[in-house]
Amino acid sequence: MNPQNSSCSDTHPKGTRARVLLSSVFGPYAQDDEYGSRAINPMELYHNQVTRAQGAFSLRMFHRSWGIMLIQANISAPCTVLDFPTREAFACELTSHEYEVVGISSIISNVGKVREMCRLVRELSPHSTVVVGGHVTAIPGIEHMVDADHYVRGEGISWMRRYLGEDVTAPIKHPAIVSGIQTRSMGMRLPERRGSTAATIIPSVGCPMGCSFCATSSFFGGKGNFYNFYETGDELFDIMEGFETSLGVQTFFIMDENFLLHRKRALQLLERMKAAGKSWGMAVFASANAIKAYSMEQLVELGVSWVWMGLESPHSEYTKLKGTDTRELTRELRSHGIRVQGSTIIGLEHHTPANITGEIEHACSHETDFHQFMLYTPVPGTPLYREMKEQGRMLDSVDLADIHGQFKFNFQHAAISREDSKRFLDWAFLHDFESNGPSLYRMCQTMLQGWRRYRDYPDPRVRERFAREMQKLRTGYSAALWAMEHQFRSVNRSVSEKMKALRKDVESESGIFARLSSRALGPLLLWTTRREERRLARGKTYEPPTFLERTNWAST
Ligand code: B12
Ligand code: SF4
Repeated sequence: MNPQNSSCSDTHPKGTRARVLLSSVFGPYAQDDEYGSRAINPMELYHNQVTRAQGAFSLRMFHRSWGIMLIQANISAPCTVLDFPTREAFACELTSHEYEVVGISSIISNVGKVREMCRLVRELSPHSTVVVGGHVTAIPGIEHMVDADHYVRGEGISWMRRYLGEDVTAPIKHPAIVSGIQTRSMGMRLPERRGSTAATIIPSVGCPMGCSFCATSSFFGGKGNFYNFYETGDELFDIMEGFETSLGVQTFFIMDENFLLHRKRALQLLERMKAAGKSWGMAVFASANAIKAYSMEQLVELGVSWVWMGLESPHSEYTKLKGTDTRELTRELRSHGIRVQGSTIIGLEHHTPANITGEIEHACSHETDFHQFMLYTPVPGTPLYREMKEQGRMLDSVDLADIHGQFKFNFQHAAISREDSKRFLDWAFLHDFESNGPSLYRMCQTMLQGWRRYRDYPDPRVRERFAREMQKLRTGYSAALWAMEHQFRSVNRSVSEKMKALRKDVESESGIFARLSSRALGPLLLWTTRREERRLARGKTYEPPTFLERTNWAST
């Protein structure tokens, strides 16, 4: 189902001969500056909003800007993608080549950078048409904040194709995307071997569940709507098989807000995987109600090894959670070797200073592998924002750069102050870390449970996948367990003891090799962990590298 896209009445006179530059907003990101960068809002998924309180154990990596990569792959005009440029690199690209179209992709909190980039285009490449796309266009009155020619709301491939006079209905080509870049934890950068990192697959954008606070859902049409790039499991299978060959991967990060909701497509993919003997693994986002529509065996056979699930709150009224005991569901998923990333909202309407601590403790008692906490945030464009606006509860003085869910409320909460919202949020991350230990350790727990349960499973594809995971546990992860156990002694002795017990379990299942690896590599990892803690205390931050990729390019 395709929700209404932004209108695009005109076409560029040069059509597919127009040169197109597509850029993400400029860095550096993890610092406070006048363009809206914020030290607490780094360009990192886990360290920004999931493992940010886990110190050196935090999982750190970058993800490319997939929206502009998808657009580039689906136009035949000469096109450059500039991802994570500096301001200077963006300016330099504008003056080094003649661009008829400059497209800038951004989310709301980076609007200050979009303003500056539009200004730079007008100054350095005045003949270029400036197109702004992505979530930033959901800001009411964006037209008066940044100087562009087009503001593209919603799906961008079809808009750009139409603008360049291309066939809007042509099938979507999926670019080859390595999901995580420069992964590091415990002070070590993971080697980037071919096939070692999952490939990202983007089956759709949007989500039909339409939760009132959800920016992704509302941006692509809201409740009942979403934009499907691939309708069938057959199409997904072919793409995945292609990347298995070209990227050498067997794991996939499925970037679809609610992949399991599309049951027919998922089950068709499973059939194809079975028929071809594919031992693939996949990380998916899914709501509790969608997960429950499958048996555990179906999920495991489909290769689901990691699931990102909204827990929100036990007292919330979201349809996706109706009738689900999320703690029991989490326990069950983990016992089948499926890592769970929970997502909990801090500051829902019913939260008060009196009940919020209990709600956070309840969230942490899920013992998920990872836990994202986010402030309840009325984001421009969402039904929640409209509701709050009507009630006169939006705090209009809050800088858009500070509306990212990891700082303070941007609205007047009925019971919790803006200052306290940050205190509760920070405590949630800390409490989860201190009571449950580093996410890396929790992942090891889940992987071992999965291997024990499925090592003799009749389907060889499943056995093979768990054997691959066990191989990781025997080597790097068992050394990491040794180091975590030692480092965590001063944080929480009982969690440290559990880590030790887990390491012993891994060793007893693996023999001498795991023992040797934890004794030999463990102390090294403990040393790098402590070195990293010192670096972080001195304010060390990480920035993604700049990427420049040209397609259909003939240099002039
Ligand atoms: C991957 C991701 C990230 C990556 C970003 C990597 C990067 N290079 O930018 C990481 C993990 C670092 C990240 C960080 C943050 N993110 Co983020 N992220 C996502 C996520 C999960 C996927 C984005 C994606 O690739 N989608 C798939 C592509 C195909 O969709 P798309 O980007 O929307 O692009 C389409 C259209 O928007 C449009 N389009 C996009 N760009 C352009 C440009 C032009 C010229 C045109 C014509 C069209 C166009 O066309 C594309 C194809 O249809 C989305 C949720 C989601 N499902 O989309 C959240 C999301 C984009 N993130 C969000 C937020 C809030 C953040 C953070 C502030 C974190 C936080 N505290 O939560 C930080 C900001 C970091 C920073 N300093 O900027 C919000 C944005 C809300 C808003 N209204 O602005 C989202 C929507 C999640 C949510 N529901 O709240 N994020
Ligand atoms: S289920 Fe998740 S992705 Fe879908 S609308 Fe609700 S919050 Fe958004």
